[in-house]
Amino acid sequence: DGYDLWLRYKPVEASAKGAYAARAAAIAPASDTPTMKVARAELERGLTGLVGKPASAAAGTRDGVILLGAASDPAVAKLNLPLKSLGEDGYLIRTLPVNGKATTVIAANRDIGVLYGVFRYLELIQTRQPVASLDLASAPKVKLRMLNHWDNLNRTVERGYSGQSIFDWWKLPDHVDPRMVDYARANASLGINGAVLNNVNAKADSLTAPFIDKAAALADTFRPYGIKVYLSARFSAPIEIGGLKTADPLDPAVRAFWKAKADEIYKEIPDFGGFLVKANSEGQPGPQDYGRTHVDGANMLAQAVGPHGGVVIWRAFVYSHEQPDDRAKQGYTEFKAFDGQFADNVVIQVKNGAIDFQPREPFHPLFGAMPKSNIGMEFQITKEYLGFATHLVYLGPLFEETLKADTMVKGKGSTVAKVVDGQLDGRKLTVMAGVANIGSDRNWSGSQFDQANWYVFGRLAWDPEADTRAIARDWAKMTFTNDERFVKPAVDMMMGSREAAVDYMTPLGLHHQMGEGHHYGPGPWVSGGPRADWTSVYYAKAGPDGIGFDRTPTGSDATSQYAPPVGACFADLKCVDEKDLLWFHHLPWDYRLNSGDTLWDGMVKHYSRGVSYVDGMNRTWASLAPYVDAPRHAEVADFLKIQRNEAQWWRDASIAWFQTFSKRPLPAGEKPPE
Ligand code: GCW
Repeated sequence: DGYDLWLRYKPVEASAKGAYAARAAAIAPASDTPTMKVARAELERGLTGLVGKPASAAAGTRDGVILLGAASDPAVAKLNLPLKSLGEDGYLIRTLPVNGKATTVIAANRDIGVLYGVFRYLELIQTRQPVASLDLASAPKVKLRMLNHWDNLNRTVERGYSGQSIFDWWKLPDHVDPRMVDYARANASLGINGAVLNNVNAKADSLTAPFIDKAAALADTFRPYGIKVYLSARFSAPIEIGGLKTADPLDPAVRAFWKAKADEIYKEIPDFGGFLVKANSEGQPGPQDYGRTHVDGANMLAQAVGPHGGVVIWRAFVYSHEQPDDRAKQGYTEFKAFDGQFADNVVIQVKNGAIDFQPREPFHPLFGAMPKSNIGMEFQITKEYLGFATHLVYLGPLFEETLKADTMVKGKGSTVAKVVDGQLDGRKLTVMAGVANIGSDRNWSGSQFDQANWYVFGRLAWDPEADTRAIARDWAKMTFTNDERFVKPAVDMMMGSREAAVDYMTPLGLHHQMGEGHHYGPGPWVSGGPRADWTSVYYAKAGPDGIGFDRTPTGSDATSQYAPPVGACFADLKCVDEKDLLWFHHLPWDYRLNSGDTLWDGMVKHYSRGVSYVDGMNRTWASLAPYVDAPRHAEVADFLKIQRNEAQWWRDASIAWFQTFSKRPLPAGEKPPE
């Protein structure tokens, strides 16, 4: 049913079992700390499922012992392993003789690295890699690898499609659901080390004493797994819960409120991660309400948590309807000038694109533009704009496309990944955040395949340069089966699924054509309402003359926010990639695409191609029935049918709507909208 995620630990085939069991016959933890205990327990649990229950035995007393330990544990220290370069969270797994006995050592500088190494070791067996002679090391490239839960205190989840919030605020702190441990295990298996527990559209209540107690209970549960808790802070909390008349960040009473609040939280949660803040965005309060700046607001909070080692993650997702400018430009416009002014423990968290988690967006121009600031990545794992939980869309290629995009700010190779992992500008406080898709559904993520999006996010947060096809393969093997007759077609299907969604929803650089408010299904006709930049017509700009948003210098000039070679390319029809065409250009219906088709014909074909791809996924999945248990197979099959119908709905609705402007027939062989 999917509850076990990728940690199923089902028995290895008899033919391969013996070899693994011989190498993993016993476990020797070098200490008894809380994290070492869970590392040992996980290894035992995994091995018991995969190859048989391991014994307990000290290293060097027999062959096949797995020694778990940190640098300071004597059993590990005497092995003189090269641990230094592994940093705080990295690990090493090595086969070596101890007293002449074949031993596998999983070692790290800190216990948490050992836990990560245990998960890696289990993954090796789960994906049927050899373990007889190991010498591998891995360290995360990003410091804070976090989930952002948009979970409300009443257990509804903003943009959540997998049931209620897993955080049961009513029963906390006295009852901590055992599921919280499985949540921590799953995250630790990926190296995720932080969780923001509440929605960025925050209620001040989350900072009151009862909720701090509840958060502390979760922090206690997550601590052995290396996961710190963070809270979203409502900027106006000094008014709502502090009895003050203002939340002005330069007001001494306001500053004192935040300082006292931070002290109160750290008393309960000594390793509290810090605050995430959405300020002056979509109606949320912020420093601008008092004529102050993002710097004033962020640095005030940074000063409150700084002495405790906390951070402030300040979101750059800001736009205001009073601003007549292109919404895509506003984040950059508001933040760029502040480069170098934010405190050292502030991170500016930037969405992957400049609008809002669309099926495809060019990378956000703030990446690379603020070299003297900590710039973090915010991806959305929950599929707000990509068909919620029913559409099978593997987000690996979307994340990878953004991370591999070249900002060119320091010449070729200045990729977004190198901004995010701090390499480009020598930054140490780095962040990769994902808006979680986790809820109380039995399968956690609303669908079996949406688990892969949680998984790939975590793997990329560890290594933003990783290959998402390889990650999908690992996931498919661990979640379903190692049988290549399953893995190859399933992974191929996943890898093309995002492009298919782009095709049937918003091809050729179109964006934000979804239904109003809920963002599900097509709504290219959406207009009116409180603000232009919440409408589809604002983004498509379709008319008799053509379609697309001119962001070149003749239009909004958003292209000039990118480094000159990148911006010039986006603005140049001869250079811009067709996948971004209508993001940057307004073009006549008869504009010629690379294929030789007119823009109109090409658009129609893209929509249809998306639908056919989903047809293909239905066929592929049907053929994979022999390799998947019946309940999971049936659920995916049902969802793929929904996706098939809705891809058609998207195609038909979009074509019918845009045809009222193009006034052109469909290309030969294309069926009219149903
Ligand atoms: O696009 C919007 C979502 C909002 C969300 C916001 C944000 C949490 O539709 O639901 O609010 O993005 O990222 O702040």
